[in-house]
Amino acid sequence: MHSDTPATSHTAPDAPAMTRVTGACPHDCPDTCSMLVTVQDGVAIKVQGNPDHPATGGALCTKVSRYTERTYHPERLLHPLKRVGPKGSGQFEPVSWDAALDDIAQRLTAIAARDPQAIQPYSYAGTMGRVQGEGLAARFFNQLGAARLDRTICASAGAEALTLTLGNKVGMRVEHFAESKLILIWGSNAIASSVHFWRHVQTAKRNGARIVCIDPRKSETADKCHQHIALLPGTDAALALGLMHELITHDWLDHDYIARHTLGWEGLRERALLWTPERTAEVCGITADEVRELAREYGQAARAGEPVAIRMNYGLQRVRGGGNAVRAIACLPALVGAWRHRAGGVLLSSSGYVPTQTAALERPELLAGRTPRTINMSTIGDDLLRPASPEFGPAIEALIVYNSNPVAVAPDSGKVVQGFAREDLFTVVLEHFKTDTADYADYVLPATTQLEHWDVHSSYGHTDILLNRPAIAPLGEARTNTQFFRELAQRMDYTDALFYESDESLCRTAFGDKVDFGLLLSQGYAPLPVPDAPFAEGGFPTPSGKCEFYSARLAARGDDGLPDHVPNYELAGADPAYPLAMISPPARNFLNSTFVNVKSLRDIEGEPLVELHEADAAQRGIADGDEVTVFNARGTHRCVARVSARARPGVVNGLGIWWRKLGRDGTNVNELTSQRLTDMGRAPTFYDCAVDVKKS
Ligand SMILES: Nc1nc2c(c(=O)[nH]1)N[C@H]1C(S)=C(S)[C@@H](COP(=O)(O)OP(=O)(O)OC[C@H]3O[C@@H](n4cnc5c(=O)[nH]c(N)nc54)[C@H](O)[C@@H]3O)O[C@H]1N2
Ligand SMILES: Nc1nc2c(c(=O)[nH]1)N[C@H]1C(S)=C(S)[C@@H](COP(=O)(O)OP(=O)(O)OC[C@H]3O[C@@H](n4cnc5c(=O)[nH]c(N)nc54)[C@H](O)[C@@H]3O)O[C@H]1N2
Ligand SMILES: [Mo]
Repeated sequence: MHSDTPATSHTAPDAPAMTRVTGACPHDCPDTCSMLVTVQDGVAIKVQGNPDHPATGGALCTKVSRYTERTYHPERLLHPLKRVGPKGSGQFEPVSWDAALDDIAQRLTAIAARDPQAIQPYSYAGTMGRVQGEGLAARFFNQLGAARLDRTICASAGAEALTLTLGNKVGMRVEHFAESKLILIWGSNAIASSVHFWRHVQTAKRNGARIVCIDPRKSETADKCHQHIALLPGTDAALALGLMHELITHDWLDHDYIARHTLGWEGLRERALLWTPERTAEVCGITADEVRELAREYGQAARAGEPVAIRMNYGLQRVRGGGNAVRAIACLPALVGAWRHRAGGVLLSSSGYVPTQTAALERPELLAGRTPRTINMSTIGDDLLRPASPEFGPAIEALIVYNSNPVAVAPDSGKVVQGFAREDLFTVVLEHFKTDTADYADYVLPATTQLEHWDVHSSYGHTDILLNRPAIAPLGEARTNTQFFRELAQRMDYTDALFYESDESLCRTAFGDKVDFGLLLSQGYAPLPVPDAPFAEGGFPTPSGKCEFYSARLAARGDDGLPDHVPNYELAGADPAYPLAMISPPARNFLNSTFVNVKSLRDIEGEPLVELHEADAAQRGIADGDEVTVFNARGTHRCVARVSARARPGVVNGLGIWWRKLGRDGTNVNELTSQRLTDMGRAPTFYDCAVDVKKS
């Protein structure tokens, strides 16, 4: 009960009033922490983890504990700006909100009169808030008839794969990992990217659990596990099938569970029997013994009735076969009956438990029967460069960007930059900072931060809903995203009251009566009703009610109904010019491209770098600290070489996601990544990228 209550214990008798406000971390992270913001004289002086919220446990990550440094950053955008220089030059002059909004409304009205589909919203997860995210903005764009955005840049391959297999984005409850006896951390650098999950792993470890990390990179997490299996990127389905081979041949199976609660066993069995440990080892770049051992540990522990758990994360689905990989791994718990125990099974995402009232928030009826085209955010580079055609429709004429930094985060930056640089493209960017994307805007408009607005949040790790109250007044002339859309709606003569719903009211609309709003107001969080062991008795929310090893839905669209290993598009060395595979996982002290401009955090990360194995470095005459050029047919990126045991032979790790303009040559790793899409979910293949590296 910290909301707005004076924290008297820390207040000297004559000191000004100090308050503590309960908020929610807005970032794209499974942990979704409850934050306590201490405010003195209208200034936020401290941000801490809420000790009362079980999932937060009183601790924030390093990044978010620096929130006040980010909020009061000297480079924070506080006033609207209008472009004066060429696109990308970052030259702007101040402009009033009214003048900017009048002009934007006029420009959009003129484009819409020709074809509203030429107007493209572009947003992602700068904030995960339901209110500052897609709610009111979606109403505005639906009324306008603007093009829609397929939000695929992060998780849609895994999300579709999990849904096809288990029926929804659901699984184990994160806190139950504390009771597991064997935990496979698969494609996740949990210490960096979900440290509150890692807490439960430590508890399990203290209670004797064995922890295995499966990741091409020897991450900070791999350092702390009992074992690290450094497979090649994009070979996870092969490993899962190899494990199945061993489970089958040694009969470490739960035949009763398979018979009652799964679909497609015979086919999967036949497929898995093709994956001997030797074949698996060859494809994965590991040893056959690693496959045998892992299968033995998993199978025997399950057979002994011990809870065996898999924490999958999104790292492994950013390759061509990402969907198949997630499907193959998601089949494992059913084979050994791991779901019988609440500390057994798999967790990729818990977002399927969240009762978002999407229609009430976004009001699809405003489309009034129109079905505007959809642009995939992961191919924005190509799409911005497409001319009008009967198939495509009009060229993109206007972009409204909020909660995202596409020039830095979207793949194949060469194309993305070329698109954003189009002089005939009208671009509006709502931002906290002059990001790489803001540099290409016609108008840059100052947005409020999480400390300055209302919002509600769900999580894709734990299963609580959180409320974020504003702690301080908006800085400078910053306005909420919602206010921007209300002002535009007014100027475009949208009269319906639903365009003017207040943020507080939208917080209630987001989950309607599915969440106790009184509880959110009083304690800042409200748990969702979630089953303890969701599939102990089967009951998968698939069409068959079973765990679908075989998916008729995939088969019906001409795809393989069973999971298989799908090799990467860009196998290292397939083109001898590019013998190395590059992955670009998140840096620990950044959140995608957010925080890169926060000095204390950037100082920890240093500068853009690639980690190389010593053999690969030696072969190229590269020493630790040398400046190198990473290159492929799409582009070149200059950075520093770190010769490091974190890299396995044949794979280089370019930690992301730096602002281009803070790099040595004004590029980042996405200069090298491609716009090809995954097998499921239309997602990007950031980690399916062949390169070479040379000394600059
Ligand atoms: N500190 C920090 N935390 C973050 C983020 C951040 O940028 N920084 N990003 C947030 C976001 S947007 C997301 S989506 C989440 C989850 O984001 P994820 O992408 O799941 O991020 P990580 O947990 O770092 O896990 C990725 C791990 O997968 C590994 N990996 C890469 N390719 C493969 C592969 O082919 N197979 C396997 N097995 N592993 C592979 C990488 O080396 C890395 O260690 O994290 C969130 N948390
Ligand atoms: N090479 C490579 N590229 C990747 C990845 C990778 O692993 N490797 N990861 C991918 C993944 S998983 C993701 S999720 C995407 C992330 O892509 P994005 O969702 O674009 O994430 P960020 O880079 O954090 O940029 C978010 C921006 O939103 C702004 N913002 C935050 N809150 C607000 C607000 O309330 N209002 C407004 N107007 N703006 C706000 C922030 O200042 C920030 O600049 O990147 C992807 N790109
Ligand atoms: Mo993400």
